[in-house]
Amino acid sequence: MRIDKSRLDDANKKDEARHKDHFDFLSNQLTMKGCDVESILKKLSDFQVAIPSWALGAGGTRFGRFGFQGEPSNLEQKIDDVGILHTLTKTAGAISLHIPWDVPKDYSAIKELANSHDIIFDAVNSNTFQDQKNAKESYRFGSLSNTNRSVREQAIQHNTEVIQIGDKLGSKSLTIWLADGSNFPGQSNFQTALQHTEDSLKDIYKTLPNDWKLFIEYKPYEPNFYSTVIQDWGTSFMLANACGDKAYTLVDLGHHLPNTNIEQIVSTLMLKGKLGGFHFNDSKYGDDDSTVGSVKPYSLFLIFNALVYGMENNPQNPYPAWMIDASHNIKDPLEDLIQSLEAIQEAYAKALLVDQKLLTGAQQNHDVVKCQEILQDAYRTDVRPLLEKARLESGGAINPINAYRSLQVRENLIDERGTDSVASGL
Ligand code: AOS
Ligand code: ZN
Ligand code: ZN
Repeated sequence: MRIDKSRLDDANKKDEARHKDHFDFLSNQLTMKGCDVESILKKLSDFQVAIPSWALGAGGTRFGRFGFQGEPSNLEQKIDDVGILHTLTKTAGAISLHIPWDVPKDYSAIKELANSHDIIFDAVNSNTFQDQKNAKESYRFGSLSNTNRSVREQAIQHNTEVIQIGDKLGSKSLTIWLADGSNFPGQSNFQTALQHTEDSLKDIYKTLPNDWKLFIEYKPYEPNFYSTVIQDWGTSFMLANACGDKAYTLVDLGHHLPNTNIEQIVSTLMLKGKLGGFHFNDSKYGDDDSTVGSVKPYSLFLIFNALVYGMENNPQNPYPAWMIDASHNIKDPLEDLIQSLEAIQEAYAKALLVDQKLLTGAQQNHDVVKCQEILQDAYRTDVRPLLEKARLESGGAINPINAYRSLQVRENLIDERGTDSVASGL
């Protein structure tokens, strides 16, 4: 299904007067403070976040999975879902595929479909954390770190194939997340596992096309509960350096032990030109993969403040690849993703309001109170009218959730796909 532009315009009409009122008020306030509202709007419209192909169905836990009606059951339908998100929000102009869950059958048809929705293919994700049907070797005891050479070779070969698949779609990066680690003390030799991982990554790196990037994701625990080979940003950074210029660290917000200062990690990586990719989500305890901004919106703002500073001051760091990595056990996955996209844009807009010059001055004067005032003044500003304006000007919805509901998108998807469709790949 596709959203009809004239029906979207009708939905917007209901919100138009209120929006205009709020926007004019905010825009005046910001202009008086010296903000360049036009340039903020342009930055918001340019900010595109990839949707992972595995986030479009209802996720689940090891205790069960409660499906959601009208889920996409093939790659074409997943791309259509991202198309719906992009039409409404104008900020989801990319999809990130997971191989082998989403191997295209007809490449040119898939590219054409994505193109018709104005969607590009962002990073491709390999999978050496599950055994595939008819695979010769098992990843039970690890993949790139395995003590058995033929297991490592199979995992390296898989990553090479993922690059080839991505290349045919126009992707320019490969994300590697490894489940490798150990469940019990003594089970694995840390040094051997790390050395094997480094050597395997270097072999994959050799097959990377020149204009590609390799993103190395880290995570402290889960699925292994004693040790993980790439447990933190330092390990990822070290491995990226060992591979070369095209290798980078990827930060997933949920992959930190409680209270870790993620904004400081972001700053360090950008200073060193090594922040390649970003996975957005939120969490209370661990890798919860909750809706972005649902638990710790102030932390998200502080992280964006570091990102904005880095994007403006660190030309040595490439523009990062943004992706949502969340899972939806209870909500309609599309509504959940709309909420995540909104939270990302909101934190970004607030960070853009921070007066960096004033902040630097206050830091140099050691005016700690002023520093906090500057950050919190930006954080306390209700920037939603800016988001609405940016979306409206790009042809999206003033209020995407309202439009999604009033246009009865889910009802239409259920009519089209049935009540018991199950998202493929899960
Ligand atoms: C796993 O915890 C990581 O966040 C991965 O980025 C991702 O969720 C996984 O690769 C899904 O395939
Ligand atoms: Zn992730
Ligand atoms: Zn994760």
